Amino acid sequence: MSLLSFERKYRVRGGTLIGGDLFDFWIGPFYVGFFGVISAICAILGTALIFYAASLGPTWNPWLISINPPDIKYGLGLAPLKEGGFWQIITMCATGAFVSWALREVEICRKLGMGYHVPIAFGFAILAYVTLVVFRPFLLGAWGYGFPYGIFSHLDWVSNTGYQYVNFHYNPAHMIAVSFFFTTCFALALHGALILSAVNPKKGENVKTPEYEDTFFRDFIGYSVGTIGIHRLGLFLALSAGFWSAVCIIIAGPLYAGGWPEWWEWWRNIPIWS
Ligand code: UQ2
Repeated sequence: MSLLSFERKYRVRGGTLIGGDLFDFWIGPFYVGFFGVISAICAILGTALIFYAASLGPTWNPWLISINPPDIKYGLGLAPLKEGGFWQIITMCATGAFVSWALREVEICRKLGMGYHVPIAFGFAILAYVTLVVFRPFLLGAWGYGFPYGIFSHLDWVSNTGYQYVNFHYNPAHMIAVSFFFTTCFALALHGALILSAVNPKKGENVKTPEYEDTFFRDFIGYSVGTIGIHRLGLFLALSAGFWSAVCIIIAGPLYAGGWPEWWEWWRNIPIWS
């Protein structure tokens, strides 16, 4: 079936979450939907505010522009625009745009009768962002704990926040998150390589079937996780990376304020060897 005739079949009315037929149409290839409109408004407003706030700052050097969160003294209140208020509104716009984008994905899934795997996966990315700029600052009692919107400035924030806990690599949830990031890369490298080895042969040679993919790994390590299995594994690994990242930064501060190297004293103090 050609792509266009297939599109005519799935471009059906309905499946919307709210508003009935409101915005239930396409512009060119793009589904619009209520959440597409909300997402676009939030994204355009947020981006315009980034440019406006940047224009009030000291530089147009793209590396150095930074839109900073409020001072800690403003707590969980609203700050004046030029003292973190822009950051607060931009954060609301970003969160609104991301969540609406996820809900637009949900509506597309519903139209197609598909599972919600893609919006759920995107939801973990949103969770990671919202954890940094909303949940953790909220738990610490000040929006000022969010990270600044700037290229170098956010790197400095990560460095400073890490050193505040002496050596962040000793944070056990950080260890788990990093391990998942590495394993995700490993799994995608294996999967991408395996797929290309089978379905992208030289000119004149035939594409190989999935049995070849299974057989390669059975010959190689005595086990194949399977063609659906590798995708389940990949999704699990990637979502776990995002999830443990959120855990590692939430526990740093709200639940544990000490340095991470000393946190491991409990291990040294286990009676068996202490
Ligand atoms: C596999 C399989 C695929 C794959 C890959 C494997 C046919 C096309 C990559 C091999 C993966 C294994 C054995 C799991 C490795 C475990 C971790 C934690 C990285 O068997 O089925 O489908 O792409």
